[in-house]
Amino acid sequence: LGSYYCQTGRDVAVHLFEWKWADIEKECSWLAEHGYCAVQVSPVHENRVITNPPYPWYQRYQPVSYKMGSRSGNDAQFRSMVSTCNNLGVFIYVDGVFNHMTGGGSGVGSDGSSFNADSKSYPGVPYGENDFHESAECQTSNGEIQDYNDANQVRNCMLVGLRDLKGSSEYVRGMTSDFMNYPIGVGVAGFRMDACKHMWPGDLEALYGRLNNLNTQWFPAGTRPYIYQEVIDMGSEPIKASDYTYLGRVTEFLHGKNLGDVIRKNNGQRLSYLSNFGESWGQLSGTDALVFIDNHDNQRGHGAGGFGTILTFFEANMYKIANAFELAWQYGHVRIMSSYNWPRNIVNGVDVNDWMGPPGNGGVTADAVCFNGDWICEHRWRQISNMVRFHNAALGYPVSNWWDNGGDRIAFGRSGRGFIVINNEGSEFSQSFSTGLPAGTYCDVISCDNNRSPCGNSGGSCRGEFTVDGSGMAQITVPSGEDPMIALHV
Ligand code: AAO
Repeated sequence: LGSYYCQTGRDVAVHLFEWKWADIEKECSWLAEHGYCAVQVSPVHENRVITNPPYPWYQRYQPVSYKMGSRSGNDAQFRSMVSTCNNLGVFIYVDGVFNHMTGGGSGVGSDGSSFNADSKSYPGVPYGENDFHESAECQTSNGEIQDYNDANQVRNCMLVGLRDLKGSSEYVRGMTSDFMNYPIGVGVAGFRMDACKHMWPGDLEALYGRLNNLNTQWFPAGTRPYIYQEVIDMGSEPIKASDYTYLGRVTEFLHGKNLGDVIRKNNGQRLSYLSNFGESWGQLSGTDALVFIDNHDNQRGHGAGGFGTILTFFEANMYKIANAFELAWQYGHVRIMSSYNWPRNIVNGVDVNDWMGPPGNGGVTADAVCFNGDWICEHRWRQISNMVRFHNAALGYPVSNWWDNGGDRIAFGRSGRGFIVINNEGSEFSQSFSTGLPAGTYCDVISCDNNRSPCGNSGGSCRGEFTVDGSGMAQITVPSGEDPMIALHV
C-alpha cells in the first residue's frame, strides 16, 4: 500500500491544513496547472467541538463519530470536492484518526452526535465500553502513556487522555474499515493514518486488508489505496518507523529535522554534507518515506522536532532553501505544508498560542484567500511551486553533477533534466558549473515567474536566463541573502 498513484508527470502532495472542502475544490484548478499530484485534507469525520480554548485546530483529532460533518464542510461538499479535483487529475488523501476517540468529558460533536467519554459512549458510531482498551491491557496508574520506552503502553494506553480504541476487536475493525471505504468509494486516493505508533502493526494490517480498491471512475482497476502512516521515530524509542514499512509508507520526521539543522548550521552542520542525504543519514529508504520540512504539529511545537530545528514559513528565507533542496533532491514522497497564520509566541520553549484554529469566527472557518495575511499558502510561493515543476521535470532522473565548496555552497543536477545551485554563505559568488544540461538557455525558476522565453515577466526580481554551452557548462552568479539559489530545468 506504499505506492501512490499520480497523474503522469506529477508527484508532489500538499497539505491544505484546515481548508474547507469548497475552497480546496476551487484550489484544485491552480494545483493542476502547477503540477501538484494530490491534496492531504484535514480529518473528515465528526469531531468534538472544544470551546476552552475556543475551537482549536486539534479538536479535529478527537473523533465523535464517522459522520462526515466538520467545519471543513459536509458530505455533499466533500463529494463535490473529490470529484472536481479528480477530474482535474489532483487526488485527495484523507487524514484518518483511528487510534482513539475524544479526551474526557461529554458533549455534542460537529455533526450533532452526542458522546460521553467518561462512560466510553459514542452512539454516533456506535462504540461502547467494550470497544476500548481496558486497564488489564494498559496497566498504567492513570490509563495514559507514561513511558515511550514501553511499547505495550504506547499502544494500549491513552495518548494524552484520548479514549483508546481496541484495534484487535472485529467490531472496531469493521467500523473503521467501513468508514475508510466510504471516502474510497467517493473517489479518494489514500489516507494519512494518524498516530500509528499507538496502534499495533498487526491490527493495521487487518484493517488495511479490508479496504476496497480505488474507484475505477478515476483509477485503474485493482489500484490499492495509498497509505502513509504517522510514526515519529527520532531514534530513541523501541517502536521504530521501520516496524510499519511493510504496511505502507511512513512519515520520516528525521528528514525535516536534518534539513532544518543543516540550513540553520546547527552543531557545525554544512550544506556540503548533504551529498549523501537520505538513507545514509539514518533515514528510511526513500521509497518507504513520506517527507516534509514541517507539519501541522511541529510548526507549533507539538509532535517532534523543536523550534530551534524545524523550519517554517515564519523563517521564510531558510524555509525556501529547505523546500528547494527537498524538491530538487531525489528522496521520499514529498508533501508541502500549507499553513494559516497565527500569532506564534514562544515562551520558555512553548508556543502559548499553539492551539489557535484557522482564520474565522466562533469556530466557523473563513474562506481561504491566499496571501491575505491569514492564509500563508506556501504551496503557491513562487520559489516552492516552481520547484514542484523542477521536481516533475526531473522525476526518475538520478542526482548528478554534485559540486560543493566544503562549506555551505552546493550544486547538483538531475542527469540532464535540472540543475540547482544553493548558496548559504554571506556573499554572492560566480563560477562556471558543469550542469549536465543539454545546450540552450534556461530561466532561473527561483526568481522568475515562469519558465518560458522570454524568461519570466516579474520585472525586478527575475534573474533572467542562463546559457548552457555544448559541453554542459554554464557561468552562474549565485546571489546571497534573499533567495540565494539558482534553479534551471528543461
Ligand atoms: C489535546 C490536548 C491535550 C489533551 C487531549 C485530550 O492538547 O492536552 O490531553 O486533547 O483531551 C493533536 C494535538 C494534541 C491534542 C490532540 C487531540 O497535538 O495536543 O490533544 O490533537 O485533540 C505523539 C504521537 C503522535 C501525535 C503527537 C502530537 O506519537 O502520533 O504526539 N501526532 C498526531 C497528530 C496530532 C494529534 C494526534 C496525533 C492525536 O499529528 O495533531 O494530536 O490524534 C515523543 C514521541 C512522539 C510523541 C511526542 C509528543 O516525541 O516520540 O511519539 O508524539 O513525544 O508527545 C523530541 C524527541 C521525540 C519526542 C519529542 C517530544 O523531539 O526526539 O521523540 O521530543 O517529547
